[in-house]
Amino acid sequence: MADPADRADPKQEQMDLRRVSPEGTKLTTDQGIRVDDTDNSLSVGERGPSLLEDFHLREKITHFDHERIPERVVHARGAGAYGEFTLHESLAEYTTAEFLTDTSLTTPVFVRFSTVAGSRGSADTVRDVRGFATKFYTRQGNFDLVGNNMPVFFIQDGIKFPDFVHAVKPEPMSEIPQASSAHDTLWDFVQLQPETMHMMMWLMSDRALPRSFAMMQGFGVHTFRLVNAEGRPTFVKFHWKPKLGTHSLAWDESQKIAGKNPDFGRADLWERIESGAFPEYEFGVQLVPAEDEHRFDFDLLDPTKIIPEEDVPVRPVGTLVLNRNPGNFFAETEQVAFHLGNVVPGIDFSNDPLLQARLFSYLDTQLIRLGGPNFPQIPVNRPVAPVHNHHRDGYHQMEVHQAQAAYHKNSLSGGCPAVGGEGSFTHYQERVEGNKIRKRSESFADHYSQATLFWNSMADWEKEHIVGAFRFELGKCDHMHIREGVVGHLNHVDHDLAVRVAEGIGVSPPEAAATPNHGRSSPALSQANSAADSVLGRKVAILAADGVDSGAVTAVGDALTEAGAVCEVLAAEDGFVQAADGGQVEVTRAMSTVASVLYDAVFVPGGEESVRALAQDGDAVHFVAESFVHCKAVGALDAGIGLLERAGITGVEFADQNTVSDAGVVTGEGASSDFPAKLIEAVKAHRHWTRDKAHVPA
Ligand code: HDD
Repeated sequence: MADPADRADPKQEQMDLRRVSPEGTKLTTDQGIRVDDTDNSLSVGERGPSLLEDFHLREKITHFDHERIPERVVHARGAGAYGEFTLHESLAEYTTAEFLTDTSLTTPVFVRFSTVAGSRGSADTVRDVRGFATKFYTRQGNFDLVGNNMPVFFIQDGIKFPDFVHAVKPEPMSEIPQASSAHDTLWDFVQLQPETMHMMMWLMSDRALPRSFAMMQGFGVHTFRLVNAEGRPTFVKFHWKPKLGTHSLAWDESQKIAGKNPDFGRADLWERIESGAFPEYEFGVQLVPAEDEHRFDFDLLDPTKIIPEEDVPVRPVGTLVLNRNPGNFFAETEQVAFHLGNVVPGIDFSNDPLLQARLFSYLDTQLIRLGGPNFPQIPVNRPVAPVHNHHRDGYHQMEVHQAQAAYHKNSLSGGCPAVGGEGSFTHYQERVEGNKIRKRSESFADHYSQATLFWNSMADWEKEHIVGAFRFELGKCDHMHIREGVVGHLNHVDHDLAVRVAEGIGVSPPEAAATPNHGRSSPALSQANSAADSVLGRKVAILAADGVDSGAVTAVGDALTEAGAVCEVLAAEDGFVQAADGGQVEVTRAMSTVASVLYDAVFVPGGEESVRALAQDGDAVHFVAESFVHCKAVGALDAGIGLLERAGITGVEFADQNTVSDAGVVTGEGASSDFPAKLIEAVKAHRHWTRDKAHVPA
């Protein structure tokens, strides 16, 4: 057989060998015996007891009884996809890793996105960190980049990880709340561990509510090392930047989606790939020469710190495209096993104490989760690089090793597998010395400066969302001393932030700043500066009833679809609505089966009769009002504008300004206008966060 690594997509070729289809097959037992009846147990007489000798009954039920495996202790809820990584710029000056140096190569990958705290069946849109784990099936072996959508972490040392996870998970007496950090134990942990403050700013920001896995950044978090052919090391941080920009849901919307469609995130990923709107990310590196290790006012080994992009730019070198859904969720997405220790020659670790603990945890956890040491043989985990060693036996061993010698050194198998030679992994030879101590370096001691940097970098609306999130979460804490403790830390981050949070949660606002704000900012941290130039995969609802202007539905729908959006016609009932011109418009979904929170924008076409009916339909009026409240693009043509008025969007006087804040509200007359182009621009913007929504109830 040819070396699988030489084929076009070696991973898929390899997977094909294990893919099975039921087409044209006959039902058998696991022993391959054809089954004549799988609906009736073998019994004595028609109404008598079942017989133990019914091997088919026993096998069927036994297998079923053992179908579940333990869910991941964290990141249990997730969705995965295959894709490919291409390199545009060689990093040969810094590393020997072939997939980062040979621009002619395409490297197959499997990516799993996840939330952290919730169980396997929890909702996708909860406030949480998102995991972004990538397995590169390189020709030199698997490289796993196990990152998150936030560039820092809660704690500095992995020995605290069990404490942190116990604090954030549901409380032990009641197992409440599910998939939520808004409870006493998490915030108690936070107020007693100020190193969490930078990460808590990220968690309370919109970053914790990504609109789509295709619209969030990914970060390797730790500082790693690249090592070049001369053995010269360079510190590196890994970044993923989504082509569609980094965009988030509104908090109220996230909570509603959790009920309306808990699978929102995984369905979005699935549908994007099925429709060809492939999620795409730029791969970038921040490189720091070894001699600059101490040039920063924080420690490169501290995972609660970023290197601001303004100090060390992210150098884009490659592209990741996710283009294939798994065929079986359990076999692929559930059984995929990531491990930070899976590195290839030319990539090495740093002494970050969080990273060091992770190097133990990931391998260890797979042993219980996947039931033994042979999990690397599970199809999704197998490298495309050949595997030869003296590991033997164990549960679920799939290989049939032929050699007499299962040891090194041997003379009976010709000394094979041989050790060393070109392409072998060699650990970076770092010189270290010191006493054995349990003590954190002083260089890890500043827990506030970068939290302040993050706060200073936010747009006004982002700050408002952060204050709202702190108020929501702390407002759910029963213990006043916990609320006060957190406000005390916030007062080191920014006085105004601390006061605004305190005022909402019944805590006396601090009188003066505990630490003066340093005034520095990093524009790259704000989502306000993210790309917003595409409607690819955006979902737009078109509301219709009998009498709708079908010309407008077609003209606007076609323009949006051509630009890459997904348009759905919603009506009170499924089937068709009669158009004003006598024709019919096909309904995509009945309005009662969906909700505004599942769409990015809404369009109300004209047609007097249609709009009159919609204006009397509470679902339709609420749909428009709620879209407005969530700052989405709202479009209406001709008589359709009447529905906006009915929803209270126009003609409303706002307390502060006495004007209607109509950013992203697009109205027009006649299908021949430039309306579709304007609506597309409004949808591209993602959300119109500056909109004053105070007086629209929804
Ligand atoms: Fe972790 C899973 C990301 C710290 C221990 N982690 C897991 C996953 C992601 C991360 C994305 C899901 C992988 C998948 O989809 O299967 N974890 C991170 C990041 C961290 C981090 C970015 C900090 C920078 N993790 C961390 C620490 C420890 C762990 C400090 C333990 C000392 N993580 C685990 C684990 C998990 C895991 C228990 C659960 C399931 C698994 O590994 O395979 O080993």
